[in-house]
Amino acid sequence: MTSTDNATAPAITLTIAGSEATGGAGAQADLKTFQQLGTYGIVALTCIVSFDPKESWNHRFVPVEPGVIADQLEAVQECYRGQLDTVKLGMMGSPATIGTVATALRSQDWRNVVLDPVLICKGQEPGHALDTDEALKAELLPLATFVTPNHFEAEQLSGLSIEDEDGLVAAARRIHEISGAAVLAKGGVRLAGPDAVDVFYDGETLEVLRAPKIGEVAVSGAGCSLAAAVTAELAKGAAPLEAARTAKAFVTRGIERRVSSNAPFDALWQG
Ligand code: PXL
Repeated sequence: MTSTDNATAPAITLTIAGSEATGGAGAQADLKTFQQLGTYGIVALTCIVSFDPKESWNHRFVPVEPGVIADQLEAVQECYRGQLDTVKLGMMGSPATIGTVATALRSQDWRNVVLDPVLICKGQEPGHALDTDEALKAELLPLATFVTPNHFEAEQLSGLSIEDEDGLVAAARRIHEISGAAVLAKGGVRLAGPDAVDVFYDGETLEVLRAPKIGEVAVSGAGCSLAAAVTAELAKGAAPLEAARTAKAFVTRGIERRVSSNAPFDALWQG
């Protein structure tokens, strides 16, 4: 039975992501972004991150059991079968989670799979992060239609070291070659210069997106919100480059209106 009027029904967007309890990043940022951009947001939770104020705000990380992740995805995919064709992948946190998510993704066709390849979380074991990196490359990157690596993730995925804008362009090209996906590689505040520079490349069009940096410190939730905004725009029918431009403007505005707290970093505000 369906009771929605399809003319007014919102596009549906699923994020498979972790909770970040203070609300700046992760699933919380994704859902707020989806809502603000007019899509119907759904979340399947992969892990729970709680910053530790007693330990310089390091991340305490608890994975959700693979069986529980599979249950959430089964519920969502059956509930919206025929309507759900756009998904965002955020923090996975472990190879087991990646395997479970990849299996669920392969059980249906997708129009848009936006992979935010979140690799490292302060407080996780470095060895653990390496395994996660390998699993992500092997199992999720081939399913992605759009990838949004930050500076560190772009280095990991491309195998190149990125010193400047040319390096970011080379990495974006390389990641496209490996994945076939549209790539939005984010320089953020990591590259020198007055602008926050991101590089879009989809195999045909190369575009450098620029906005004046707002401070020199990364704002929590910027990466998650950027990828979520790309996801929402693609779900509504935007072309990849158009989605990237809208997302960049959305994040720039959200950083201008950021929320400060007792943590040593501010959080982006999507509203
Ligand atoms: O910003 C990356 C990120 C993604 N997802 C979760 C996080 C973080 C960073 O804190 O906690 C759940």
